[in-house]
Amino acid sequence: MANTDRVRVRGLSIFRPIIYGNTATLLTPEERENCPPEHTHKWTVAVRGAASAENSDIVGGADNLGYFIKRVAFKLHDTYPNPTRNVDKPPFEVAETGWGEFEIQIRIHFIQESGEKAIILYHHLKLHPWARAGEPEIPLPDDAIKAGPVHSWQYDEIVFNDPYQHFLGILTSHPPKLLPKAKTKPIPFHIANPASLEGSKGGVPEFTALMEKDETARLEEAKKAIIAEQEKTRATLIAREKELERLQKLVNS
Ligand code: SLL
Repeated sequence: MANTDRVRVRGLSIFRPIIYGNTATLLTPEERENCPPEHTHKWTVAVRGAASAENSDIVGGADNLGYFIKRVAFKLHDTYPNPTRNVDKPPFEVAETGWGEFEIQIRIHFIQESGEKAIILYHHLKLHPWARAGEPEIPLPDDAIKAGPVHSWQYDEIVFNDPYQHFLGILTSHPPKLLPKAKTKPIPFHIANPASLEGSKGGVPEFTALMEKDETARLEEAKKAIIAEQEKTRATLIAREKELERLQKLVNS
């Protein structure tokens, strides 16, 4: 490695947008024949670039993350044989079948040139769709197969502070695909089984830049509500203290 490769660019931060999560589908009767009898679902857990490719039914994954990620280690539930699954090249994903939801530990190792420590993310493997009010938690098999896969994805940004010059060069020569400004698909990303919503087709969620703006607006609203609540509590407190003072005077007199 050249000398300048070990020089850090101080004060600079650069990030790469990722998503991590899973899709899950109920096994068909034919598929169940080739699985242990208690297995009900097939699922895929993955770490991908956040933007989706055009005309693709895959959530995220337009960018190949192999230029800065060396390995993703997915640690599955101990009921699985060889629960730690190391994936050393994209796509960084594990496909399995099973019967239950559990927490998956996702350890991301960066390429040597980064000089970065691995990071750990956690994802709760989701097999069952969120139910709407009044609907059964777990739909009947026929409905579930019609509704299509369950999606559960989380957006995140991997930030590199004071990156090594050489690593920075690698990153900047691979600009990430930008998220679309607004939805090109009708599906809210947090709906696990979107095809069950009336009138919607396709059912593949997608992350957009607009979501960040919406989130900021929601946080602003929440902040205002908290301040209003604090004011109310303060007023109550003052009134109570006055009352206390009055009663104490009464007791002492
Ligand atoms: C539960 N706490 O009780 C969770 C554990 C484990 C799921 C779920 C294993 C598949 C296999 C499998 O699906 N484990 O290898 O047979 O819901």
